[in-house]
Amino acid sequence: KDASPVHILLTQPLPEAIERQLLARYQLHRLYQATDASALLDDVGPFIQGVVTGGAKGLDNATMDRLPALKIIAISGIGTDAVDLNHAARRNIVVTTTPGVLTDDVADMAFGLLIATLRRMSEAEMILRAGRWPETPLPLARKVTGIRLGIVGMGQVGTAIARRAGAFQMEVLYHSRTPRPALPWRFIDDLHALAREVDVLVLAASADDGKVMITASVLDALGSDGFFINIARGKLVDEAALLDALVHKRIAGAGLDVFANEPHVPEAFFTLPQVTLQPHRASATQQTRLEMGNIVLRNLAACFNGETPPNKV
Ligand code: 8YV
Repeated sequence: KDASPVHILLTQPLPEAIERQLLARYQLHRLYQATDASALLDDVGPFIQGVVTGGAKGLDNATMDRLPALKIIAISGIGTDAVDLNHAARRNIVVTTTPGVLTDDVADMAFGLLIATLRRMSEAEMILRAGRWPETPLPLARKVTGIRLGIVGMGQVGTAIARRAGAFQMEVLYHSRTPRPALPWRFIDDLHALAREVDVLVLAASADDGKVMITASVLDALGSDGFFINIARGKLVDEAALLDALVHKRIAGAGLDVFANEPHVPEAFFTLPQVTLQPHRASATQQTRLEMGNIVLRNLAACFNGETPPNKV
């Protein structure tokens, strides 16, 4: 380390191997461990030149404004929706992401949630774990192979989900901002029409424009035999409407990795057996988090060498 180290602010922990490399090169400050975050920012805010954060966590403008020397916000993730990109651009702060490496994990999680939800796996496991198998007649599940799958958002993750669907002989339909005619799947211009036609609706869209896509009427179009899966962002969904649709059985079930106000999940979800819940874990494998961390390291290194980081958005 040189005499005047580069100060980096971490908003969440990273894999140990990545933290070791960060520690070797930079002076780290951990916002997530501070008992008084504001006092930490008073203390070190003026020196911070880099922030490492997650896609969901991002960096709010109030915090950004307390970091006058900030050069880079390195997101360990692909979503930029929790960073005000215009606000960053006005101050010439570079924002980077970790594209490509988490696609497969997120698509795998979408399928995990889909299969677990349709096959009622959490409900059945809870009965088994509670020792109630002998006396509990379990209702039959929904067959997965051959369903009609609707994908909302046909970026890298949407495409990876659609590819997996082929192995389950599903018919894939999709809705996205722009049709992608080179892809073999059927584009549906209207989200309500897509929801009406499919058995399962998977949300894989980015939340950059901040618009709620999954409204009460989209859920009603999905209908009482339809399932909803979300591995994108909770803020794309009217969560109260989703809960209402689940409670009143206007949709059949849901598999959710993301929520509107993470890490807080409305307790009403916990009592619904037809729901599979994950605490935002889709990219959380050892292999992928290491790859994400290495990309973060490369982006930081480029920035502090005076180069353009490879994954600047
Ligand atoms: C991560 C994500 O869980 O890529 C994203 O945008 O939300 C997830 O991959 C998050 O970035 C935590 O670091």
